[in-house]
Amino acid sequence: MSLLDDARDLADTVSRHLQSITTDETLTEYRGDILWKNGDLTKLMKGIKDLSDSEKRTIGKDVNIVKDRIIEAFETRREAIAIASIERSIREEYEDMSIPYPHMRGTHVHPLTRVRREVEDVFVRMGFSVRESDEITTEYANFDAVNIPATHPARDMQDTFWLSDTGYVLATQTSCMQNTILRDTPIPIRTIIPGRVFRNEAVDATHENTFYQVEGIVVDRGIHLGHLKYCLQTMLSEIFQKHIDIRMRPGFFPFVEPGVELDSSCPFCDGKWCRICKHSWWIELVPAGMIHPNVLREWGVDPEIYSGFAFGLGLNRLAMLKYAIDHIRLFMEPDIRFLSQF
Ligand code: FA5
Repeated sequence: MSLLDDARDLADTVSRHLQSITTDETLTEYRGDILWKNGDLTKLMKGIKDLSDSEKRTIGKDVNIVKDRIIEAFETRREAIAIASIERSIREEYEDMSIPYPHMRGTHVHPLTRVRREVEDVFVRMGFSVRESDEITTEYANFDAVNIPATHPARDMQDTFWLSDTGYVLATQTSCMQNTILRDTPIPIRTIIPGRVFRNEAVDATHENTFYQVEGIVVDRGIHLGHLKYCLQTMLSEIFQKHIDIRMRPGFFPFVEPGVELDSSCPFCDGKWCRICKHSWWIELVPAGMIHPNVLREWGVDPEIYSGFAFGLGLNRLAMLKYAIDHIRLFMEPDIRFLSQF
């Protein structure tokens, strides 16, 4: 038998034997028997040096090809063992997470989160970006930058928690982000800014010391109140899943001119009048207005060229309306009877 025949026989034996190997350890051991220093193939290859020069070029070359085939067969088997092992773990360790746990009551998204996501979703579809509001902000951003200097009576309405002598306050309104947005965002600006805000406030059925707002800011050439009305009407119609009419009344906020109180048509009584709209058909919902020229100028935006609107939607109020929740305190309480309804 020639060296080449021996090599081919060995390759056949190896290939047959590999089929019976099922673990990495046995494979490594067998690889040693064939390929290591005293392995069968290594011993066989030593015979090449005894061949004549011309045989080395022909037979020697072919034996090396057989050697590569043997090495490849080991690699193929190693991969097959690895795949089989993964498949076995998947089979044996698989747990069906969708099977309900016997005593589980189901998980729930908090109603505020649910409404917030819905609001974000509508605005994102209208081309708005979303940015989280700061919870701790500066006195400057919360008040001065939005046209509420230290002596302005509007400060009284948003008494807040001061972080002693640092110049920082707990944000009382998501409007505290107006100057950051105007500073950081290239025009055209179309952003909504949801966030948690805090006020030193006595709690009653509709007022909390900690609640959520969504600020909206749009700045571009030619923006007017019609754009504000369109955006909020679209959002509210989607939230209540029906056509909503909008009414605007004059309102005052130092950082908008003109300022408006935007009322929504009652989503419940369809003009028949009910307790929720207090028999008025309108529900006061979103304070808003055209951004005051002073606020634009504060960040170098020329009010002669650009205009913009802003609004500050109270998320708790919207969620209370949508789900007919009668006390704001419920949002903060871990009452499973309340939470499990959503
Ligand atoms: C503001 O906070 C203004 N920053 C809104 C604004 C933004 C006006 C941009 C113009 C332009 P106001 O204090 O009214 O406004 O609060 C806005 C909304 O937050 C209210 O309509 C209400 O839904 C909600 N809100 C206010 N105070 C409380 C409170 N104590 N508890 C729960 N929700 C509140």
